[in-house]
Amino acid sequence: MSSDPETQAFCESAFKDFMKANGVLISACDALPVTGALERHGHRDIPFAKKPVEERLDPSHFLKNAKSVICLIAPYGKPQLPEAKSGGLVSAMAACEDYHARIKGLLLELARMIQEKISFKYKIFVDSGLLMEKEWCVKTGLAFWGKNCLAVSPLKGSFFNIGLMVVDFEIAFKADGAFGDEAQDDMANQAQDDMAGQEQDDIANKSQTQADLDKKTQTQADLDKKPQTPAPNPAPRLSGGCGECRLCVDACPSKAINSSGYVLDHAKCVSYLTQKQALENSEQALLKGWLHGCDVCQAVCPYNKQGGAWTAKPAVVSLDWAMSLDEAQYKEAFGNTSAGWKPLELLKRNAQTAKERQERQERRFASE
Ligand code: B12
Ligand code: SF4
Ligand code: SF4
Repeated sequence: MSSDPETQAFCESAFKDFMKANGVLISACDALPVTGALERHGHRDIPFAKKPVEERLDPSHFLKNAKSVICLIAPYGKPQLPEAKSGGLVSAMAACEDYHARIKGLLLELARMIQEKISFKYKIFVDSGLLMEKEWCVKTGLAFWGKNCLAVSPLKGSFFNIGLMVVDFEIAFKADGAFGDEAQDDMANQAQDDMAGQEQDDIANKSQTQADLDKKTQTQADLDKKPQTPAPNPAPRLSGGCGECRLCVDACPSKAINSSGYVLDHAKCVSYLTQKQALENSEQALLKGWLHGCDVCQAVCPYNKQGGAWTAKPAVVSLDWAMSLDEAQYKEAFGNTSAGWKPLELLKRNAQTAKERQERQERRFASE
């Protein structure tokens, strides 16, 4: 099946309507395997991934005659958890409505809309561990690779989830604000120039680093009190690419991002550790109050502070409450979140760890 101008025009109009109606961004590119990624990989041992990297870069492994990949990015859904004044932190994504079903639903709706005009086969991926979603998000031009190892939209920042739809017809589409390879390079160079000498500004922007969180018992009130210093005059700088910025690298509480950025040691990443079954004492010490996931490398990013960005913040939940939950209460509170499919015992372990840390901090503050 191949594209024709009528299909292209129909899809362009359908995508635009869909983006407007649903507050998401959509882009599309050819389904040829992503190149160069294998050489860039720091490692192959990937948690939660179901296929070897080579296959995860080639959609034809998952859909016969794959021709195009449509990428949809959507901000996190509505927060679900009861907020406390103090306690442990649940990352914004995990505290919100489960994105798997939400984004799959959006892509199904989009597929149905296109099927009114043309007949085609498709396969949808949302955090399935099959296709490498960030690679495709970047290939469609919706985002660039951040040093924090996340896909970062120059317009919307990084607080979003990714869904992919592989289809067997040809369609190329770039949303407003999406950019192609050449433009990405230009913008990265531009951003590099723009960001040179930005270090002083960067220091001002470090409003939500783990160091800040460490100074006090973690509460959302504390986070709110922190001046949410907007990136000074951010608009001209935020044209795409990280440039010389390294806020996420320096802020990462466990030094999971390597010193030049772009490479993540997932075994050290707090997000991974909060979901790992057995933890060594040294690993437990890295949790630093996080109960599920970690937002530090996104919270400091200037792209997430610019006007128009999709904003998000972690939820503060009571540690005593988290430790007291039984299975039914856990299901009631977390069942509709992205964290809900993890065992309750992990939440309790992380809450216990946070509680001990909080008590140690209180003793220290009391003796100072
Ligand atoms: C496994 C996984 C994890 C693991 C491991 C992450 C990892 N980086 O490997 C853990 C549990 C740690 C994790 C954590 C998080 N995750 Co996760 N995770 C995934 C999953 C299922 C697979 C990711 C994967 O394949 N990793 C493989 C490794 C090799 O890739 P990588 O390290 O990210 O990138 C390397 C290469 O791609 C290469 N590279 C590629 N292109 C380029 C370009 C340049 C210029 C350079 C230099 C390098 C380079 O360099 C990198 C370093 O080796 C995806 C869903 C999916 N199916 O894709 C979600 C996904 C990546 N996660 C997501 C999110 C939101 C998160 C968290 C923010 C959640 C949280 N709040 O705690 C954190 C962020 C941690 C971080 N800083 O990356 C989103 C990302 C959205 C976005 N904006 O990018 C995804 C896409 C899920 C979704 N559908 O929304 N995650
Ligand atoms: S530990 Fe937190 S800040 Fe560091 S890479 Fe993982 S998610 Fe980002
Ligand atoms: S904080 Fe800076 S270095 Fe990290 S992803 Fe954002 S722009 Fe890039």
